[in-house]
Amino acid sequence: MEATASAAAASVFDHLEQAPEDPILGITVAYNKDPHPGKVNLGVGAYRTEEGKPLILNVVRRAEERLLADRSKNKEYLPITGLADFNKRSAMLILGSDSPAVVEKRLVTAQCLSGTGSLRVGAEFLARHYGVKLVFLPTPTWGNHFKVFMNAGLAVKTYRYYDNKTRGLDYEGMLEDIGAAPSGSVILLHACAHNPTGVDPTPQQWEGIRQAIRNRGHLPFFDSAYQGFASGSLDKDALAVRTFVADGGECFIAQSFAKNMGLYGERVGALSIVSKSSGVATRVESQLKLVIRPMYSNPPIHGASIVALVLGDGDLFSEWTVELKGMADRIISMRHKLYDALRARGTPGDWTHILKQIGMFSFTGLNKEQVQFMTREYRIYMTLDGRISMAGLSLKTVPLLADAIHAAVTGAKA
Ligand code: PGU
Repeated sequence: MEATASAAAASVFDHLEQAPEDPILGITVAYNKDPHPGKVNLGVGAYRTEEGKPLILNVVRRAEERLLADRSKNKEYLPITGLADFNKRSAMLILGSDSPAVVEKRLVTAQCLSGTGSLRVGAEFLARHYGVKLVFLPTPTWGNHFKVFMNAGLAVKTYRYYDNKTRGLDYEGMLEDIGAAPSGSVILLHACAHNPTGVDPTPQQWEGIRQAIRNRGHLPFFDSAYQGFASGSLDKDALAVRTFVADGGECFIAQSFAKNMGLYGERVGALSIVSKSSGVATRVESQLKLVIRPMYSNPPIHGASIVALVLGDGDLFSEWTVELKGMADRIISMRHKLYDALRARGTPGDWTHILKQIGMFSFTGLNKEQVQFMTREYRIYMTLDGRISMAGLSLKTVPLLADAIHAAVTGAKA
């Protein structure tokens, strides 16, 4: 019979090869498959409590209770660019409420699907409307940056950022590469808490980077996924972005509320495009809608409603800053515990970078073979570039990690 014959025939997808797992999210897949009770996931950048559990912030629960009780709320479609209140408050959070761009209405903000979606919408907009289809990413950077920009149709190159020898910023190299990039290139910058290195420029260096970028007429594109996680202060962590916006020039900003409000799975973020005049901003907004509409029509309502409430209510906002500082402080205390544990074991090497690095991660300097050894022998799951999510560590798991690093570095057997 014809139906049987076609069912028996080769699949139209027979030519597909098995794709590898994602280098970051695939670590969680491997972790979940491991039946061992003592396993530790330090792969994904997601905050865990001292008990190793995901954390829902108290302010988020309070905001959700209010939303639930408020019978005037509905689940209608949002506008294409999302919840207006959320957009306004998100922009003010990163730019400051007295920002010239806000006051002069020179910006447009669109609620997008967390940080990744905001980057992608920005990249699609650039691919369609910006003359120089070339973006420069730092070396190293969050791995997904490459795919986000390439899939949108931009060419991707890199600039020097991290110096393996000093375990610090290659400031001279960075300025040289920015200076040599074709005029008008898009320069992707991590707003704070650089992922994966944990190395950020100083305020003076940011000023130098700003000048180098503006001198060449480049377009800065900030990825702000960790506001509040670097210093514990939302304002301090916005310094780089504000330095650029203060000069009146243009820039793109992708914001994520995944980490700083613990809203990972709610996918809440925003893309802001700062223009030179309110007239341009209005036209940018009209075109931005044409980019978004065929992609996902309009963004989800729940997470953005939570963020809008927290940002808009003085009481919730101040509780949020306390909870955020609590998360940042616990990560810093984990840095000290891990450093002390390595010192106590006499682990060869200078581990002060664990103390110095900023944000959720430690870029340990461990190589792929050492990481594979640690996963195999100690069930420590982490990315192959030697990055550890300090936010996933606890007092209980520090000794195991220190033992694993010690064994990996000294070549000892588990
Ligand atoms: N930008 C940077 C620099 C990031 O580190 C991340 C998340 C994002 C954007 C995207 O975050 P959203 O969840 O889309 O808001 N990086 C984490 C989370 C896992 C992942 O790779 O998406 C990480 O572990 O690097």
